[in-house]
Amino acid sequence: MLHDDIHWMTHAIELARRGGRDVRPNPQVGCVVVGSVGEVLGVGWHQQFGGPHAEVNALEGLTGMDLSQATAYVNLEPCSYHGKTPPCADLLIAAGVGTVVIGCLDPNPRVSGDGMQRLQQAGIAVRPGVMEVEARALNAGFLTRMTLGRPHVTLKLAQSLDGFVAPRAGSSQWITGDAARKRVHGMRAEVDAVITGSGTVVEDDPSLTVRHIEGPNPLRLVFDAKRRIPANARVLTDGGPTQVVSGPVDASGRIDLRAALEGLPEEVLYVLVESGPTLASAFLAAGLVDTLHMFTAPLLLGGGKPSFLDPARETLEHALRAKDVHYEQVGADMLTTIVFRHP
Ligand code: AOF
Ligand code: ZN
Repeated sequence: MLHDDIHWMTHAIELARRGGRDVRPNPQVGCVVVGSVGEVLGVGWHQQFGGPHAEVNALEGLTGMDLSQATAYVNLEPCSYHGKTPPCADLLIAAGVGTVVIGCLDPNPRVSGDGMQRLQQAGIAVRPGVMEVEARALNAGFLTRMTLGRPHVTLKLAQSLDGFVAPRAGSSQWITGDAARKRVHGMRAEVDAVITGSGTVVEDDPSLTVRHIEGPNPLRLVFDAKRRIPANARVLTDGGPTQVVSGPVDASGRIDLRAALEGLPEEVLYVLVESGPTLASAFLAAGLVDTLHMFTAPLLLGGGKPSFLDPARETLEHALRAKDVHYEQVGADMLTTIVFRHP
């Protein structure tokens, strides 16, 4: 029944979230085992990297029970290989579960459809793709890393209504209000690393820490090919850890953005680019932005530093288009969220 599928998959996703950051770089996975009259027999989630998978925790304590009428709901395809734990697909088969409902397939090349096939070959009824969009969104970082070998990238910019990030003189001021600033601090707390450019550090001297809300400080990465940021820059002297990235560089001496992202440690699943128009536009031009958060303040500057320095797109067909868009008012500002690539 579709209604039940949505109900129980929502629950599996909620359980999965409890794994939080502790499971990185693994995905967040939750599992609910439901009996034939809708009673919950077992719940579990992946709690810690290296620890048991969600299915193991959900089936613990159900040994010896007849599960042929039971359904296991899991937001990610059960694994099919011996990693740190034996394959979850085999565990579900051995437990005699009648039906398995899956949120999204696991793109890990060692699983990738194999887990589902194993279940089907054992005679288990499998319903894949239930709440697939939500299941994929939950593990956007893991899925992006598995399929593209880089973290999920969000770009944040703040501009005036007429499209400038700063007036001609004096750039180190927030043009958006307090509520937007708080929201940005929340975005920092959610990612593993914040990326900025040397230009922003030299001109604005930001700290890029989380201060206006409670939350962990992300790793700060300063893209600085020419090693020009001063030793007393705030990113180097206050808050959490910072790394200056000066390579690899491309033929013109600029940081090769894709290679730099691919070189980040595998625990880095989500990055937030908070930079000026130069680095922001370079990320966009390289097709490396998955989501753009654009704050637009209700003021006009009439000139200044334009938000984008991208090469102009001559015709409408060449415009960079959104796959999805969401609008929200944050204080007096407008937050436009554009999804360029769904995970
Ligand atoms: C599942 N259930 O709860 C999780 C899965 O490092 P390991 O051995 O724990 O394996 C990690 C891989 O297993 C990970 O890359 C992903 O493909 C899958 N994660 N699978 O069936 C789970 N966390
Ligand atoms: Zn598993």
